[in-house]
Amino acid sequence: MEAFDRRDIETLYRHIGEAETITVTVHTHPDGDAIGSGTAMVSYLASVGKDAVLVFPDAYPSTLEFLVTGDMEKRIIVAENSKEAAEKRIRSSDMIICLDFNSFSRAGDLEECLADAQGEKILIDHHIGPDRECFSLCFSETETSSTAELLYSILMELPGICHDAGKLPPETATALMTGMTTDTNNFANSVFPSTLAMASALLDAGVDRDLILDRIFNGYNESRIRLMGYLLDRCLRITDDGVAYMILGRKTIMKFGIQEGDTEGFVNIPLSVRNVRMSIFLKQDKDRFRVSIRSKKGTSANLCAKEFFNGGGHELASGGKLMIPDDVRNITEAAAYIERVTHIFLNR
Ligand SMILES: [Mn+2]
Repeated sequence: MEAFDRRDIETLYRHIGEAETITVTVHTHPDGDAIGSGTAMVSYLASVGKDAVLVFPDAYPSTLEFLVTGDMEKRIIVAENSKEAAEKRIRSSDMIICLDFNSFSRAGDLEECLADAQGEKILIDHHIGPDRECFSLCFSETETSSTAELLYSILMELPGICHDAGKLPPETATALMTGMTTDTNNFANSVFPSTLAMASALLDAGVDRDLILDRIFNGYNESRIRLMGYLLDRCLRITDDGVAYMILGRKTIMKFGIQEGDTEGFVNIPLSVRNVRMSIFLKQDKDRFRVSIRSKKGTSANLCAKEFFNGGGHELASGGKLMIPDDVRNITEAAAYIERVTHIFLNR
């Protein structure tokens, strides 16, 4: 990660100083990094006396509820359930901090409200290709494990913290460790020297990593592991090009009683097969298939997502969508589409 421009840190610090009402927001279907960096930011801002609120576009998974308890609970608005309150909050904020996404379109129904809002808009994110013109200040860095790590490095620079992780509020430290741990899949990918340095400093500051691991990896519903078995047994296909894919349809979601977050990490599993270069996981949602793509070094999940799946993200981990019925009408068509476009993608 490059060192920050001193002036950007000073500008951020000045904005925080001047603002009274600050709203933090993250992407739709928030994952551990979005929730971790979001709650970390809000708990830090609250500790310096700000009226800080975290707006989620939609529901967060139950395995991450532990970050949203106590004082934090009063500082959360889920827009999907309280659209008016969420929009009113965004409109009346002096400052809006967007975490773990690169463009307002990733905030779902909040897109317009965020675009129109008058407050100072700050981006802190690690995805490729941020919409810089939408923000007055951008901290965009792809050479980092997670938004949580990027936020950690920014907080370390602020007066009052001065490179001492022990000065972070304990909830902030725990949330940062959680975000980094989930985005690296527990140190399996995107780990930089700075990532381990952060983990070390946070452990030293007293973060209980055993507790975090227990919450995020041992807190799933039984239905998740049953579904995993079903998908791997019945639905996994591996093409001659080395593309593994699984498609989870609405009927199966209903049958297994699957909740938001229950399929987290499924897309990574087929990468353990020797000849698999890329893994694609599709999950049916109201009017679309949500797409997750992971690849091994040498194959770009990002380019494939951008060109064929209306998305993007990171070089080896990306997401996107296939609209129903415009892109594909059903599971059969989705499977045919994946086989056709990945064959083109990997053979030119
Ligand atoms: Mn992230």
